[in-house]
Amino acid sequence: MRILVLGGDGFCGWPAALHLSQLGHDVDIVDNLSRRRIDAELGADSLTPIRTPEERIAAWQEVTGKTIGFHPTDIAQDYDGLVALLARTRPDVIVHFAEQRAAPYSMKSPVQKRYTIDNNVNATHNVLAALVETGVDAHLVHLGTMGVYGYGTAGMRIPEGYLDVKVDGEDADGTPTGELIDQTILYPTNPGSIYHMTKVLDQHLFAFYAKNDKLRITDLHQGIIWGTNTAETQLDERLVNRFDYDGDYGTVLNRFLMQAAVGYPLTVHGTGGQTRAFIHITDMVRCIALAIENPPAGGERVKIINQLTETHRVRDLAQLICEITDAQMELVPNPRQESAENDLFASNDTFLDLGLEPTTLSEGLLAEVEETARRYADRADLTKIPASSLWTKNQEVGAPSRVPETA
Ligand code: NAD
Ligand code: USQ
Repeated sequence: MRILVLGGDGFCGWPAALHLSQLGHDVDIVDNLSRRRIDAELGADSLTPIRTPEERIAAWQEVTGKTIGFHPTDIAQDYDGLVALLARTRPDVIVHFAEQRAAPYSMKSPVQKRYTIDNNVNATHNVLAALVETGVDAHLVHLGTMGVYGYGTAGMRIPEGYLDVKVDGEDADGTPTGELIDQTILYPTNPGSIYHMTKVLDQHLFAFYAKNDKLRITDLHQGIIWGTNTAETQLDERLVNRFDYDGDYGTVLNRFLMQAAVGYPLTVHGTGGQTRAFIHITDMVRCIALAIENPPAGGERVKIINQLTETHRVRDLAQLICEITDAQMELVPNPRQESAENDLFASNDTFLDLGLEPTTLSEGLLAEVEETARRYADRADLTKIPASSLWTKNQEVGAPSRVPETA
């Protein structure tokens, strides 16, 4: 199949593009390199030494003989360029990773709030409008987030996108009819950041275009990715994936692994009672391939799949890492507004039924510390670790009391 990977230079997009190319698909990457520019803006960098898109793609060709195209289009701002690209390449599948994905960055200041809304909502809407304008019948696979459901305790197993409800029937003047009416609605959303809000807005755009234009759309509600490399990115040093550890882009488990490797106290926010969904990066690329192999038929509602393999409480993760390394952890002020403690039970039946065999934390954690975090520890800038984006003005930076000066 001909596949466009939007955001294919990023943490998820790069290994996904390589995996799809390895499977024999004809892959093109579209990426405006905004993520690399944000690193420069923040003075941060990937722990792993990532190469330019051109060097990466040349290395892939040298190692495997397979070619990947690269288009530096900004899909949020250059709508005409996107239309021309779709008309020229006429993809069978578009995998859409191209959004600003850090919750802390999206809460930094009005500049980043507005950028995140503008970039993410326009990127998604431009893809949908361009598909309709060009008449390209591609299956759109979008990377959404488990965070659309919110992180309160639901008191039930969160379904895959839709909730079946019964409502009391009423006639036109509001008099109960005594009937119970069955309805299926999108699971009520409760985003915890401006970034998560953009994924909620995406959901509604998808529902409209699936209904109005019969577009075929799969929305993957993905949990937090951990790990760095996949079978494909390990084929050559020049294919290495990015590894974010800074206070804005580093996600919790990868941050803890890196912190353990450099002897920095693990930064557990608040009580560490937050329960979140996780999935290893090798399972993520497998899920993308499975979603592509199992498209919705035209005219169906958006297919929503929860993409997670495990749920864990943050302090339990920190404890586990302290047990397998000699790391220490510290409860630091939580710079976010979130429930101090929550339970999370979520259905992930679709991918398991399609044959996903999860990589578990117990298998992969130690290898990740040794193969990535310790290997590149000398590239770490410890001043970039504290989480300094605050959800409200009266919160405190998530910095521990005692920190080493260098790695
Ligand atoms: P990333 O920032 O590493 O990659 C996103 C890529 O998209 C970057 O290379 C960036 O340059 C590109 N991009 C952004 N806006 C663009 C635009 N307007 N035009 C063209 N390219 C643009 O993020 P990631 O971790 O790879 O996440 C990819 C997707 O997966 C995101 O949508 C994110 O919300 C979702 N997701 C990520 C995680 C995670 O743990 N990393 C978890 C759940 C969902
Ligand atoms: N946390 C800590 N210490 C840290 C960093 C984070 O305790 O040093 C806590 C946070 O307070 C939060 C939890 O860990 O309670 C998760 O934070 P995170 O930064 O790992 O994840 P999040 O902000 O939710 O965002 C990440 C990705 C985002 C994706 C989301 C999936 O950046 O793109 O959508 O995970 S989910 O969490 O399922 O919504």
